[in-house]
Amino acid sequence: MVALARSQGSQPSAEDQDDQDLFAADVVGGLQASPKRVPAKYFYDDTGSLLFERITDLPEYYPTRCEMGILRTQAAEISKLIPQGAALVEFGAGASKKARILLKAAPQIAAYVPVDICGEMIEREAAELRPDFPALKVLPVTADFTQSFALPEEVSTAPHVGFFPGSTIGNFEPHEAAAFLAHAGRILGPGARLIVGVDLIKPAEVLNAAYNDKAGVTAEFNLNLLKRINRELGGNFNLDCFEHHAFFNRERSRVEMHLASLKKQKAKVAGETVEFRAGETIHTENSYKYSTEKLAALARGAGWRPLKAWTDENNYFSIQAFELTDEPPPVRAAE
Ligand code: AVJ
Repeated sequence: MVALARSQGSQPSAEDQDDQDLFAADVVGGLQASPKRVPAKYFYDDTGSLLFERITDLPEYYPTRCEMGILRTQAAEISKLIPQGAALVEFGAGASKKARILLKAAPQIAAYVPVDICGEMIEREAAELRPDFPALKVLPVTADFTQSFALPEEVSTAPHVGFFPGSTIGNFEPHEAAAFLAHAGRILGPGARLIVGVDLIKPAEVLNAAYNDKAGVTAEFNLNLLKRINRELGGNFNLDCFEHHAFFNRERSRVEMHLASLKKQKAKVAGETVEFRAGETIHTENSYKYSTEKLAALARGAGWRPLKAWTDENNYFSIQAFELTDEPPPVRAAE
């Protein structure tokens, strides 16, 4: 978003400046920590978002195809769990490709509420959705979906159905995922339903191939983080001196992505010097993989009762539906 504002030649706004300060603080803090790390959310500048789009088309990267396949084949079944007049609230909507499948299959949905930090993108998507679904109210909300936000007034009395596809939940630590599910419950309210897309545990070869594609797009996606740091934070990382590493850590049930330093070296970022040992890595992403049972257990702890789960023929990916039973647990100080 910041990059877009710049490329349009406009002055950075106060908000952009805050975003940029936070980016600098997160990167410097993460690179001074041991082991070194940078939050995965910073992958998604304009180039990173385009690279991720390309990843979803790669032959090795099964999650997007599997999830779309499940949504298409199970659309009628999923639709049965969506009440008449419902508002579908998508957390981190981005491009609404997956929501479109549900909206087509469930004409009883009265309103679609895409929630995303990038207001420009969801407004653009909304403008494309409206003519295709003339009876649907499309009510975008610009917000960080991990923070609290208000649903539009117009859907306050409608049944609420949350939608969180893409295994984005896998980017959270398990305790954060539990906290997010409780948070979603507080936003959606009593009686709500929730549809979550989650990547499943599977043979390591399949996972390792998905994050080490032959065409090298995932490597480019990972290294683009350093490019972004160089451009936006005045960094001087030499991209030829870092290498993409991705592997399934079965003990922790996650695919880890790292950038490994090919030699002992120093780099400057936001005025600070960071030193690397040969082989030292920057941990850039965790992508947790769940069993259906493990996710259901997390959800139960957050007040959600499992209703149904669907998978593809290989059991690679799952779509899971829940219903809010109890009041969600109160916010704890640690959250
Ligand atoms: C968008 C977080 C689901 O973890 O598979 C793809 C991001 N990283 N290839 C994932 C990603 C490397 C993706 N998520």
